[in-house]
Amino acid sequence: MSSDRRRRARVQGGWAAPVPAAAAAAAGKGKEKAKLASPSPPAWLGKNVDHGPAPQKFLFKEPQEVILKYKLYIKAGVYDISSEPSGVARVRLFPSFIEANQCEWMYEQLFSELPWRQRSDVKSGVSYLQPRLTAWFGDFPYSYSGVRHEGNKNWPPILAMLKEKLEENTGCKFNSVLANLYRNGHDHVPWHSDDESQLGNHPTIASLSFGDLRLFELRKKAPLELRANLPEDYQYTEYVRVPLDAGTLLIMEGACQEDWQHRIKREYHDRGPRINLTFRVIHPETE
Ligand SMILES: O=C(O)CCC(=O)C(=O)O
Repeated sequence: MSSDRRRRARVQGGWAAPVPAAAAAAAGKGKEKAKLASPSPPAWLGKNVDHGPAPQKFLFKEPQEVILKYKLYIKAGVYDISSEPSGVARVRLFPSFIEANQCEWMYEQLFSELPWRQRSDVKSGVSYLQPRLTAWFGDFPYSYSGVRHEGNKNWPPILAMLKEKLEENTGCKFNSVLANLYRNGHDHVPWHSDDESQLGNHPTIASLSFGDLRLFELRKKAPLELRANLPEDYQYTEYVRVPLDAGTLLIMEGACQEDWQHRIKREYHDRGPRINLTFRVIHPETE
């Protein structure tokens, strides 16, 4: 059995439920791309969970958002998504930045070698378990929404290699990475801007994806004076969607954090696991 076949066999008997597409591909049937399944759970899984509130019964609520209009970006390109009020907000998109035949082993190494942990956000004094796992590497500690990641300079070789490849190809330098593991379609990151003072003005954030495809969305904030009088769903004027699949690099720069918010939407149908790496420049904390 080739090492690739052996890996597939282990994957199918492991943590994730067997994925029909992967099973068909392993059996040599069908030409469709095999859906990525998780390898066996690493030892840290289940231990590194913040103490959050008792699990609550999930109540399905019909999404209430009013989507006014959205643009869909799929092709490689440089997209200026707005030019005011804080300057140009730019998104650069590079599908297949990582070659397709490299994505699977990179995903597996990231999955098994990063110290994934489920942390808690604090909003209005209430603690919520984040609907995803995270890991942090960087010269300095990084804090947001009540979460604090301590500085961690022990970059695993896979992350150091990806950072170097990014820097060579983009001309940007990064000193940290926030890694997100979305275990299934329910894992998500809600609307937010990466606008903490530690990121400075107009931060450049390079986001690299592995694993299953997820929809990345951006929405433009309405002018402040209008937002004050509008219900939450009407406080945004434009929407952008970018499907992010394995190997895709997306860079946000300019006024993306000042004038826009972004999210990975919760899905209501099945999705395989996905890992996203957001490379950033973090400045030391000031008192
Ligand atoms: O997973 C993604 O593509 C986005 C992650 C993100 O928004 C963040 O880490 O701030």
